[in-house]
Amino acid sequence: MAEETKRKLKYAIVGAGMAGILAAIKLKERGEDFTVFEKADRIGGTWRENRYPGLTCDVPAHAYTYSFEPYAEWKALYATGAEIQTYFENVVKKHGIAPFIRFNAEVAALDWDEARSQWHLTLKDGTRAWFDVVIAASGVLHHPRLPNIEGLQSYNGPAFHTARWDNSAPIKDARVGLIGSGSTGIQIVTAINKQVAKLTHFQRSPQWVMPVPYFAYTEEERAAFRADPKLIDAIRYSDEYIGSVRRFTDAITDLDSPEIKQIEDICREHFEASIRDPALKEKLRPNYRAACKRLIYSWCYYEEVQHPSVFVETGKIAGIEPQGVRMTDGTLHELDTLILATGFQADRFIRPAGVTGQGGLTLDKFWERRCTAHLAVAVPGFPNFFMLNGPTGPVGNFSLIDIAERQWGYIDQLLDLLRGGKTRAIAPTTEAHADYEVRRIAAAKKTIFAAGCQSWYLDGEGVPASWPWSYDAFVQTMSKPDLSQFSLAAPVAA
Ligand code: NA7
Repeated sequence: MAEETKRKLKYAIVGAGMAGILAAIKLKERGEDFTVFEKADRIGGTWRENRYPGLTCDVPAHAYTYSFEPYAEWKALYATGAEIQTYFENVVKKHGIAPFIRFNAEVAALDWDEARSQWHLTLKDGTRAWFDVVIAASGVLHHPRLPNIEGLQSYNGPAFHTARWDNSAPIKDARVGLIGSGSTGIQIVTAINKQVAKLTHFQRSPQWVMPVPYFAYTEEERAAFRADPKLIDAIRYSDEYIGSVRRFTDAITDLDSPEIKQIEDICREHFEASIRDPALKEKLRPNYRAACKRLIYSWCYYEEVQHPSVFVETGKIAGIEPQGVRMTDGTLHELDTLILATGFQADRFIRPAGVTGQGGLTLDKFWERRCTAHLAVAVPGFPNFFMLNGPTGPVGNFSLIDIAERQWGYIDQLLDLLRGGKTRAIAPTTEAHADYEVRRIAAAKKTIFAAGCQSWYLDGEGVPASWPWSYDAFVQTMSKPDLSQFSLAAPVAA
């Protein structure tokens, strides 16, 4: 066997959102040679693109940070989008990451060169470069899904997707239409209902709402967090939070568990106790099981939706006209502003970048049937290509930062094999991945996400596209790669 030589790798990180920043910090700490490619002119990903009123992360703020960067400044139990964006900007500054980021640099293509064991990266502007490793940290929910409603283009006023918020659109004292009642639509109701003349909320499906507490942190509490970050850890690692993540994943993966019954009971009792008008109550009553769609965590939605300015329209939309939204019963809702809270294309990941691996296999082709990655981090036939928050990873009401950190811990151990010269290229085997998918799909079909509702958690065949096992199983799996599941090319010769 050839003698192994240590290798100085060149890394391309695609995306400067939460996961890309994480990878950059970790590589910089090791003194590695990396470049972050960001299509926009600022960092932040989701938290840069979403600026709608009411934008709040539904994970407690102290749990929605990097484990190594606690933050004392959160104003309340749940952080606003603007606060989170500030947090990431501060982290980037503190770790000196900005000089490593190329902004306005959209990756158009990545082509694997077998002879060189390298990726050839092409930017949209034509710039090209070679890299040994690609870290795809391009986010999940970043391509808006516009509704396929006839006449949308004919509407006279401002109409925009929530991730393309138009600050100039009339909201105050205006007649506002809002299509969509996912987490985004619900948060917008709670934020603008008191400003508008009338808010017509077009709701195709009602939501289950998990009541959560809400409180502001006092200046004294923030000072205490600053003085003693252990107080923050005590929240982050409390049974209240970590225990709730465990209970949540136990609940969604076992439909007979006491945990799922508890979630259903809490949501039902909250619903029954909160809505006063019987007609509105029937409009808001879901006909599917709680947690099938992403649960709405809210401390105020049921109260705010009962504000007199809000009208929940549950009829079928016939089309959009210059003046507003026409229902199939003939009613026309005349509007000054139309907000489209219709969600995202959740199956894009690094695309539209064209990624071509071994033997000309493209990600488009590999993902023709469903988006998948081995244990959510790597793809057979695509060596030295690793994903953070890639397909089939855990999703639910918990922190994706924690998920990305654990995935990084796993990927970093695979990178050690490349760094140490043990191999030039590493990718999961087709067999190991096929076995993972068979087990994953069988388990996914038994989760609550498959219990008879539509959501972005489902793939094109209606199978939940996520990690279908417990949080502890995920943590355990990510703690150490099983190298028998990977194929290693020849070592780097001395
Ligand atoms: P979601 O959760 O995908 O919600 C989209 C909403 O838009 C949902 O209520 C859909 O109704 C509705 N929708 C989509 N298309 C239409 C049409 N054509 N007509 C009427 N209503 C429509 O997106 P969000 O932005 O709220 O949340 C995404 C994630 O971001 C969230 O889970 C958090 O992780 C953060 P449906 O339920 O399909 O009947």
